[in-house]
Amino acid sequence: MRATPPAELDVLVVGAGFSGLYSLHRLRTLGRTVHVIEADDDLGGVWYRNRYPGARCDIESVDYCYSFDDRIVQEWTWTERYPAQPEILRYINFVADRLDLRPGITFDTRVTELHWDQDAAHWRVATDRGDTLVARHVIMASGQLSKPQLPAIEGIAGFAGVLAHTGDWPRSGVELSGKRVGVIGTGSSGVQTVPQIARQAAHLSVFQRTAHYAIPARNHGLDPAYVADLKSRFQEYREIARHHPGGTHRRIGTESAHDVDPAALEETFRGHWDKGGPDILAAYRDFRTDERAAEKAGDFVKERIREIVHDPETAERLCPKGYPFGSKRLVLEIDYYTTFNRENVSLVDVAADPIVRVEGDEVVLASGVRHELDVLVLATGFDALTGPLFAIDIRGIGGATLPEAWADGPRTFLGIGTHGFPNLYVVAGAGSPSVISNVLISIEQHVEWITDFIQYQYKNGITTAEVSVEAQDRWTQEVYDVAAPTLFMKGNSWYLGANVPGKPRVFALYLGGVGHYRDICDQVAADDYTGFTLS
Ligand code: FAD
Ligand code: N01
Repeated sequence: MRATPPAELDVLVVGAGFSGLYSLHRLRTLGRTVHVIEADDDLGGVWYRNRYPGARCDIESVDYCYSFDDRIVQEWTWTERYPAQPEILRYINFVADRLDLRPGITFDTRVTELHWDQDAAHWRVATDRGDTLVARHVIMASGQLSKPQLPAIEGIAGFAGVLAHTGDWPRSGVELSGKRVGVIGTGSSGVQTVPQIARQAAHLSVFQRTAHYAIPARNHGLDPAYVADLKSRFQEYREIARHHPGGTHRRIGTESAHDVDPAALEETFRGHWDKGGPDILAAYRDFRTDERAAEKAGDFVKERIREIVHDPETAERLCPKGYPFGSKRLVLEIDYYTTFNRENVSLVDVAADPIVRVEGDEVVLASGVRHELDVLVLATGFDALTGPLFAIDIRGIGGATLPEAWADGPRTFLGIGTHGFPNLYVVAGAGSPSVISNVLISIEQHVEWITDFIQYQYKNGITTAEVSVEAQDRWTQEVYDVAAPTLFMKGNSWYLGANVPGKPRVFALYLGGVGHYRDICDQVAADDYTGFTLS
């Protein structure tokens, strides 16, 4: 039975992933009336939808988890270094059951309208199930990567076989064994799923437009003694991550890659390659800003690809080109490159010979070559950060819409609020460290800050909190200024909105570091929320 949302709330939370669940718990604890509306028929967000074979985390399990409740920390035991999607989904359900969160959630219901009523000082909310309600505050826990992006390929929606996007994988699964399968996209999702699909399919065609840098995950089971030790000092361990630039425990190099002799460089890169994980990104201090420095790591990875992949032409096509190492998200791979040594796998270079259309059960290339398939997997990413927000008709003061306010890219104060949209807060979205950090650290920080702010308003008789234009202009400029000298600007990636036609090309994530960002937010709160107009 679908729970009807209450007609009137202190706080509406949109989305029941990690962000929404913690928001619900915290606001309940603070005594506020709060309810979550979730479009899916169950909780988990990313980890409910991304059930494609091979889906797993690229932040270590002991870091990619909640820390706010020590009972949960002690009762849950991770089994792998980089947990797979089913284990993460089990964890989210464990937390929801432990805290009895389900009764506070309406599932199978999409929020379609959020209209600010200036006289009543609340949001009027409508859903696709015909619900209407009012809420003084709205927390957008609607995700960064919750809106899958379909490629602009003629006829794709009419594919005659089974069509599945990794970001909305059919709950009942997809039959792959003995099938002719195609995968479009070789980012994190494609690289994770290709080896798994190759083991089942009769034949797999991987349609690659851009080769991404991938390094081994070296995933392994966790030693119980290691886990027990971490649990015994978990808050101390977590506190380090809370103040770390990336929200992890990654060692950040202080040397320039130019000052190190080639043998020592090789030894460092080899160490990272053998250990696995993304820490190579921070091996030298200039990897984020100096293309020639970063290229040294890029060259090392290409040499490994050429060693692993037997066919020299395929190896060359798998070697990334045309953008600096680290400027797109570094992918962690398990058996990705070795998969191209299999007889039943072919790499199709769709940069050289683009996909022009899908006709019946065939993917047709510009050269006229046709690939007949039973299953077509789209690992083509997401309309990130703004996509889930713009999918809702959000109207602030005077009926202005969010897409109008953000026509040239997101404009926020701290990523949390936007001028003209009072009492509306975004968790781990544009303008904050978000997906450039260990997102769980960023979610906890945001949820705690936002819910404290809401509580402050109730305690002080404040009904509306609106970001000032000055605070927003300053912060937006700061976000762009910090990003400007970095190699991220050269990645042509989804971080820049480059994967969605017509999207403004801006780098809208705050790169100043999770710890520094936390200090800024804390100072704003200590100064009675300066930057917000409170009335
Ligand atoms: P989500 O999990 O996206 O949840 C948002 C929820 O809001 C969804 O359930 C959605 O259905 C709901 N929703 C959206 N719009 C509406 C609406 N209008 N009405 C009702 N409900 C709505 N981050 C890391 O730090 N490390 C990782 O290793 C990592 N791995 C990832 C792997 C994949 C495959 C993907 C896609 C992302 C990964 N991320 C990772 C980023 C991930 O987005 C965050 O880590 C985190 O899971 C986000 O949680 P969330 O609750 O903020 O958003
Ligand atoms: O999406 P992507 P993703 N024809 O946008 C290709 C997180 N995540 O789902 O680069 C041919 O990175 C596109 O090609 P190009 C993580 O933050 C994490 O893989 O545009 N190809 C690209 O290769 C990640 O960064 C994990 O030339 C087309 C691919 O599709 C984010 O989610 C796992 C095309 C899209 O890559 C997104 O990753 C999964 C076309 N018309 C996801 N259109 C972890 O490991 C698009 N492409 C934790």
